[in-house]
Amino acid sequence: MKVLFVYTNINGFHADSYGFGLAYIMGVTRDAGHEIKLVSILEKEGYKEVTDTFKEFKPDVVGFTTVSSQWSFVVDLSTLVKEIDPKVITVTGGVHTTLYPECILETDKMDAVFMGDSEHAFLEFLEKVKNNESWESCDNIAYSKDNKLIKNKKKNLLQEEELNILPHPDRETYPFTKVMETVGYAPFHFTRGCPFTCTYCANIGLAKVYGLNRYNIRAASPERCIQELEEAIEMYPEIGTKYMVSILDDIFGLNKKWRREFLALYRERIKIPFVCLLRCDVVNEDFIIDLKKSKCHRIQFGLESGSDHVRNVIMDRKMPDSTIIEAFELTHKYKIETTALNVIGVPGETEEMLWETINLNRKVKPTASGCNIFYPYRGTPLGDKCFEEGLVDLDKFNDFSNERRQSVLNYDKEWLDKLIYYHSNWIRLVNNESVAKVSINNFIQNSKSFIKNIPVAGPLMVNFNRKFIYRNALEKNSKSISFK
Ligand code: B12
Ligand code: SF4
Repeated sequence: MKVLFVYTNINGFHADSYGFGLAYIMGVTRDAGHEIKLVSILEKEGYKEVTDTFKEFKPDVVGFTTVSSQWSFVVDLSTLVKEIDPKVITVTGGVHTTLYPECILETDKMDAVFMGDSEHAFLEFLEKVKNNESWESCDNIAYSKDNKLIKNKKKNLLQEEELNILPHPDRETYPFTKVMETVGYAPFHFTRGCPFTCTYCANIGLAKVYGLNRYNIRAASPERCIQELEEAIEMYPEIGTKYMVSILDDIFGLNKKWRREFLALYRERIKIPFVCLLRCDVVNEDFIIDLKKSKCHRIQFGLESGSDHVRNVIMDRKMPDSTIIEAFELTHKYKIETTALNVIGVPGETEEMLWETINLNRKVKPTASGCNIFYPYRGTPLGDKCFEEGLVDLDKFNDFSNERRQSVLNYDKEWLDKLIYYHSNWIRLVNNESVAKVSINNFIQNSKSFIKNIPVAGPLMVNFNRKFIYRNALEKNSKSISFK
């Protein structure tokens, strides 16, 4: 069987180009003996690459992956390939179809969507297709029949024993060098799930899909994850010389035993500076020391809001200011860089509360700070509440072209404009910088894409700049406090 996989990240404000879920599905499909290809596109202009590859490769099945913002593009592409060959079977998986399988009713150009962990279900689906059997009873799928949604049962979530024997996410067919060039680091993802209940996040919604109260974490063993890193480094020696490791688990190392084993193996066998994401209330001095010893270069903390009401009542973060302040202090004490991640524009937030967020950022002095404007994803408690209360401007919501950069809620114009203002001036406000300094910084940032496009010299300069930043990070890391 021939399977064409398609990853899209159109309108994304990051140049994200590696989908772990898709890479896992690609890995099992390849190892089951099917012929696979991938097209990854970051702009609508890339549609042609998909149709050209489709015509040349002539796949039996096309598999897309989607977060909510990509659904409309995936539908476009499915329509285009079905125009070329109406017999081709098209399917989509990912967080959007898991949380909102009803989306299949919005199109008659997609045969089925997958919900949840689908490695085994997809292989069974392909077997049915290969044997010309009906696939309608396959696990984990939803499809439309007479305009009604049919949702089949899901297999259990994969646990450690099963994750240990899965092939690593594909980095052979997936052009990983290109991914690293685009995103500027080597992305890894080891732990599925997060048991916290933040109301704006997918995890609580994913738990509900499985009839659970919490979306508990699951990971392959530390040894298996280290082997994945070693395999990737052997294939791509630029990991560690040119690119840092970025561990994109929702919360890195929540399971203490797993974390200690993983970090011990990491400093023995990998030794490459890495970045990870953490909650302020899971760190303590032992944890930070362990991270430092293992060459952790930066921790990205969800600060989310400086307003107690927004953070703990609206967002359900269950965290006092003091915990946030202590986590940043502790991290800086051990000379690990920090990023503070913030969300503004949730319903119920006032300008005063927004300023509390800016002030808390100023107080904890993160190395970098960023903010997103709240987006009401379907299947999340706060997102669903916004829909139920008629707060969502549906045209703006369905457009997604300004996802997290503009509010799609029905606020008055003044507040909508203010949110855009705070979002675009975030770094200046947090750093309490003058407008002039920000203009210079903006100019430098904007010049980057201009410089990159200068023939021959441009990419060399960008590459040099990246290497410089990386070396700096590497040096800083080895100079800092040594542990015995
Ligand atoms: C790692 C991560 C990233 C990585 C990788 C993204 C990716 N596409 O894999 C990066 C940093 C690039 C990223 C970027 C973005 N992310 Co992100 N990310 C995550 C995170 C933390 C984990 C996802 C993951 O890898 N899970 C592990 C894998 C194994 O699970 P999975 O993806 O669900 O895949 C399984 C199934 O869904 C299914 N499946 C998936 N694809 C396919 C395809 C086929 C053919 C089949 C059969 C099955 C199938 O099988 C897979 C294996 O079991 C989630 C949080 C979460 N809990 O999901 C947010 C999350 C997915 N991200 C989110 C968002 C919003 C984004 C961005 C839009 C942010 C932005 N820049 O604006 C971009 C979108 C990029 C894109 N085009 O996909 C939201 C999505 C919400 C929504 N409903 O849309 C989430 C849920 C976080 C949140 N806010 O709650 N993200
Ligand atoms: S801690 Fe982070 S990943 Fe976990 S539920 Fe909250 S926002 Fe989501």
